[in-house]
Formats: sequence, structure tokens, C-alpha cells
Amino acid sequence: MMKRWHAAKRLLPLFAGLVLLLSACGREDLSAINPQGPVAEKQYGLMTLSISIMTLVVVVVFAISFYVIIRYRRKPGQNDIPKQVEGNHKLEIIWTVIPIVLLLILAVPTAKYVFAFAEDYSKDENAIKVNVTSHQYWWEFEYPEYGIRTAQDLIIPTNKKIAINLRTQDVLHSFWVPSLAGKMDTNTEGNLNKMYIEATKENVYRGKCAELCGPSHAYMDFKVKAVNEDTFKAWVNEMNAEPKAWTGDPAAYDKFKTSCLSCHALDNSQSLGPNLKGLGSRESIAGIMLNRDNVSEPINQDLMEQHLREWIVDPERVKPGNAMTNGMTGVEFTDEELDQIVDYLSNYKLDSLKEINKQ
Ligand code: HEC
Ligand SMILES: [Cu+2]
Repeated sequence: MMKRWHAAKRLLPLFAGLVLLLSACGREDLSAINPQGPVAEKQYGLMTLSISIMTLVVVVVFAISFYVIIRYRRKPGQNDIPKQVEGNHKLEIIWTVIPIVLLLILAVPTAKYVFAFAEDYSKDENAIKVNVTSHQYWWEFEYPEYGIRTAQDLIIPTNKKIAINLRTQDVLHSFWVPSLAGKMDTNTEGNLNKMYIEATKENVYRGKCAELCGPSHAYMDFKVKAVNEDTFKAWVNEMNAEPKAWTGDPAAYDKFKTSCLSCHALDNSQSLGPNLKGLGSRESIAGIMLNRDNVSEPINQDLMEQHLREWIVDPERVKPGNAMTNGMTGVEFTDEELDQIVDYLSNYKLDSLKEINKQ
């Protein structure tokens, strides 16, 4: 017995190493097991609690079964059948009460937090209110207090509660930023969901649609850019300023106006497609074509221009079934016109986001 224990002890460093390795798992910008704000931390706590209880149950049950299998196995030469026991009040009470206690330990905090996570902070004057509207296949973010409407990149200040109202314009989608909070469905009017998120640190967090919503569901990504309070205020001011002036050829502007601004706004008004204000500061084109792989690098201008071109020329190839394709059928561009549109949009940058974009 002693010998076996020594052998097992030698494996301890291996297990300790494994624990260390696994605890480093999970990207900061993408993973629920590397929480980056108080909501995600509490949710991670719930996961840890339930996994710990499950592990404890598995270990104890397996230990007892192995003990019984080995201790009471049939010995060589043993032919008699041991005493048969049926029913034991004491044991039965024990193995009923223990699971009840374990379930209570699980249920009480779970129920408590489920309601806490859906708390409506929209009346809290320190919270920032955001109305999230999901569309096939993009995300619209409206800030009612500031009269701002934007898309794909949700800009938030750090260490503040962001009170989120979720709704959908078409089918059901689900709003999910794994490192900030668990997912929540976007429903139609009458059954709207509320949640809140909070980010501790400045960073760009990746968001996903987590409800199968059509052929381009897998490409329905968005980002949450958490910036400091001053940057956020500067961003609000920039978003409320007049749209950037068109400095190119007026004929190309006419083309842009008739074939693009019929669906896209450059101010904060509601439009059929994403607001294009400050497009040159976005993390991606159409949510899925990333303009840089990693926040430690600057946004890559050439890559963005290439993505814009790809998108405008053939949005269907990028996101099958998207709502821009139909509006583009029959629209032809000269190279000159396309260059000017790409140039205008990719250079429409917001100064407030230069730092986080490393531009
Ligand atoms: C029929 C309406 C319509 C027309 C016309 C249209 N778009 Fe779009 N556009 C959309 C929709 C809808 C989306 C969102 C698609 C998605 O991601 O599923 C979009 C997405 C975009 C995006 C990505 C925005 C982002 O936040 O990443 C850009 C850039 C864009 N359009 C540029 C243009 C340009 C330039 C033109 C004119 C040449 C144009 N669009 C014409 C509806 C339209
Ligand atoms: Cu989806």
C-alpha cells in the first residue's frame, strides 16, 4: 500500500503542472474561462462551483466502488455466496440527503445570480444604456442618451455598467461576448431581454451571434471595445459631429449617394444597413473580415481597403444571404469610383479610437 502511494506521489508534479497549464487556457478577448469583468467572473464562479461539486461526487463514488470491487472480490478458492443484504435505512437516508444538500448548494447561488444578471440597470444614472438590435447578419448599437447609432463595434467605457436592451429586427439571434457575459437571446417586441455587462480592462473583446439564424450565422461577429472614460466621452462627441466631408470627385460622390446612402447613414439616423460613420476605425469589415489579428498590432490600413473592396464588389461571396447583395445587383463601378468610395470610407477615422486601434 505504502509503495503504491509513493508511486502516486511521484505523479503529483505532473498534475500540478497540468493544473497550471489549464489555468492559462482561454483567450482574454474570447473565453468564458478567462473572465474580464464582474458579470463574467460571477458566471465563472458558478461554473467552478458546479464542476467542483461534480468532481467531488465522481471522485467519492469511484473511490468507494473501487474499494468495494477490490476489497470484496471473490478470493481464490472461495465458493460460498456471501450474506445477501436488502435495504438499509441508514444508508438510504444518507445517499438521499447528500444529493439534496449538494443540489441546494448549487441551486441557491444559481437562482440568485440568474436574476441578478438580468437586473435592469437602465434606471441607474451611472449606467450607460445601449439598445442592441440584431439583424441578419449584423449588429446595431443605439445609445439613446447620446443620440448615437453605430454598428459592429460596441464602444463602452471601462468599469461602468452597460445596461443592455436586446431586440431583433428579424429572426432570433443571441448576443454573446464570452469574456464579458453569458449569451442572451434577442427576441421580438413583447418579450425583450435585458442584461448588463461590465469590462474591467481596456481591450477589444470578441462577440458572436449564438443562435443559428441563417446561412451567414457563423459570420455574424461583432466586437466590444472597452476604452477609458475620457476616450469614451471623446468618442461620443465625435459621433455627434457632422459626417466627414467628401473631398474626391463630385461625380463619384453622386454614385456613392445613390447606390450606397440609400441604405447606409453617415449620421446617427436609422437606416437599412449599418451606420458607416467612422468606418475606418472599425475592427472589421462586415463584422467578419478582421482588419488586424490582434490588439497588440495596429489596424492594417491596406488590409482594410482590400476587405472593403472585396465586400463592395461581392458581398454575397463574403456573407451568403446578407441584405446588401440585392441592392448591389446591376450596380457597376468604374475603378475610379470604387477607389474613391474605398478611400473615403477607409480614411473615415475617429481620433478617439486611434489609441486602442494603434493607428
Ligand atoms: C440594399 C441596401 C444596401 C445598399 C444599396 C448598400 N448596402 Fe452596404 N450594407 C447593407 C447591409 C444590410 C449591410 C450589413 C450586411 C451584413 O453584415 O450582413 C451592409 C454592410 C456594409 C458594410 C460593412 C459595414 C460594417 O460595419 O462593417 C459596408 C462597408 C458597406 N455595406 C458599404 C456599402 C457601399 C460602399 C455601398 C454602395 C456601393 C453599399 N454598402 C450599398 C445594405 C446595403
Ligand atoms: Cu446567428
